[in-house]
Amino acid sequence: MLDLVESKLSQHEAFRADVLAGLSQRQKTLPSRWLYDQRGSELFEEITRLDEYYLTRTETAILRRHAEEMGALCGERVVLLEYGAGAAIKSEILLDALRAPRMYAPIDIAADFLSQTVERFRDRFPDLPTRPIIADFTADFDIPADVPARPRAAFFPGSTLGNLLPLDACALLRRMREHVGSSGKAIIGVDLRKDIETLIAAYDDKQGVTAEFNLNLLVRINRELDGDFALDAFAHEARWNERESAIEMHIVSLKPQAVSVTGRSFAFAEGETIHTETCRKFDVAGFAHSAQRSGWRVDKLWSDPAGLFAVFGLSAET
Ligand code: AVI
Repeated sequence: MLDLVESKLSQHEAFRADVLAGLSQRQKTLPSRWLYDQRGSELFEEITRLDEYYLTRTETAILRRHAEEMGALCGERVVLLEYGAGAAIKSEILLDALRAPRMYAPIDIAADFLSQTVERFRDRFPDLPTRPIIADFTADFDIPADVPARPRAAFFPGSTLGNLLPLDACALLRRMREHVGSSGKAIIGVDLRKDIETLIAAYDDKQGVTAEFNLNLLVRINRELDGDFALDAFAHEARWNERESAIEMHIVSLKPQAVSVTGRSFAFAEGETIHTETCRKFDVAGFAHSAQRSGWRVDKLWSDPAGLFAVFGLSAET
């Protein structure tokens, strides 16, 4: 309990520091992880069900269609390490296809979310030991000693890899390679480059759910950091950045204005933006190159008929 209170306090301090630093930059920028408070996580769930947001349903269909082959790649008695506590359906599809899995170990920094995941999986797979690991997977951490050392497989669906800077994405792939060891495997889902209209629509849907998700960050700042953002004076924008091969989410100031956060004032020009998230889109060769540089060999590539999304099956390169 004390741990939970401490972690909430340090989260609050980290949020405050990120917001004050981020709003002081020339290009105002906030780390995307702060989009996911309770309301943000609910809105993201809604996004995954939108017609325009093809990512979740496409990846889920790929997992369903090729689960057997993924199970074969991972082998028998594998320990499944999931980075980010479980998009339930996807982990369930993979666990159902694994051959006598030995343990499921979801890794997440959000302790309360992790304990919900653990309860759900203990109900759904009563014979499978579920071992939660509280850690920020974007930084170095060790897998606890009671998790069997091999065989292990890393699972990272959802194209969350695309939300990291390229160097951080490679560092995470390398960390996964260290965690699974020389006989290890990985199943990684990433979104692919495609026509810009489809991409923009996926991040700027007609119902405005993504807009609400993005602007919820201002609501959070107002609530938690004594901010006074006027919500009708800002708007959501999704833009394509060709050089970065990424959709960027921004919050645009609709007029010149000053905003106060924890007693500090920040000036906005009309049209000035806060960059809130980068969603990188991969091509097969580019992803394979990053994987190879991070100690992996690409063994399998599963995709959908329209080539929208890719799930890679990797083996540790020794
Ligand atoms: C969590 N992540 C993989 C989502 C994405 O598509 O990059 C986040 C998201 N942001 C707006 N819509 C979805």
